Amino acid sequence: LEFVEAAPGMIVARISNAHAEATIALQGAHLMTFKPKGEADVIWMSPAAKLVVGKSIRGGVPVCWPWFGAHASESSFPAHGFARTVGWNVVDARPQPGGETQIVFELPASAMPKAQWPHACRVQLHINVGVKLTMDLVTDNTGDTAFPLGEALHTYFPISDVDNVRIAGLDGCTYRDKVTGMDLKQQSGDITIPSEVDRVYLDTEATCDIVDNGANRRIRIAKSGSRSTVVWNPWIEKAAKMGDFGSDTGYRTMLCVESANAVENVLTLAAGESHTLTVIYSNEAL
Ligand code: TA6
Repeated sequence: LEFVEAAPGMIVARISNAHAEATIALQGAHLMTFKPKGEADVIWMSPAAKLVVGKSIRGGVPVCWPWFGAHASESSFPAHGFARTVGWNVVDARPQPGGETQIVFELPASAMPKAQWPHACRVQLHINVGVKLTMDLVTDNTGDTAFPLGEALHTYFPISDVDNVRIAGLDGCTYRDKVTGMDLKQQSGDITIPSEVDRVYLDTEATCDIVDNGANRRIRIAKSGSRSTVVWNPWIEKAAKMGDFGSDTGYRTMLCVESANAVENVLTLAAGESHTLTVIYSNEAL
């Protein structure tokens, strides 16, 4: 484990062990890369991502917390919460008996703007770097009143091309379609990406597979403590507008499959309660 300054003010933890390599920015506890030894990258990072203090990074695993998307009532609050653009502390880092590396990040209370979040809590992200990547987002309500909790690990995965992939695991699930004004719809069969896709699948803890016939591989996304799965590809116009997807065709090589608690699945965390959202990402044989 070493810490390097990847850009002015942007400190990145670099992990390399017998199983895998990973890099994680302290800003946002934002995992940027994860590659099991001898295998392909499991995470997509935009070649045009800007590493700028206070700005979210395009790619990797943005931690959306304590709300997902727009804030429920205050449009001036930042999209996807404030956790992804502030510095987190490393509170523990140690090798595991099997050779994996565990690193624990904590969001400092001083980084939680009182005006946006007047609640007492502790938030940690535990990252385990092995053949698989495991991340636990742990929220403890340390106050004496309940609060609403929305969240997502907004993960970008690399794909050979949008035309070559399908997502298996959500057949029959209902979803909110953000492209058509949050209509409620039902999934039939696997998900394909023929145009812009921006959906919140509800009430599902299912494992999903990104099956990529162009790359001859399958990325497995297993999770717990997450009732929503978000699937997003911005397509050409929106990617061009955001301006940080690389080339004109950059959007074709990424797909977000996010493990979340969003919309109808926002949680209420009672005083003294703890909630953990866990994801496990791996390459699997096709
Ligand atoms: O998860 C999908 C989404 O909410 C989209 O609607 C899109 O805006 C995306 O996240 C990216 O958001 P960002 O704020 O990172 O540009």
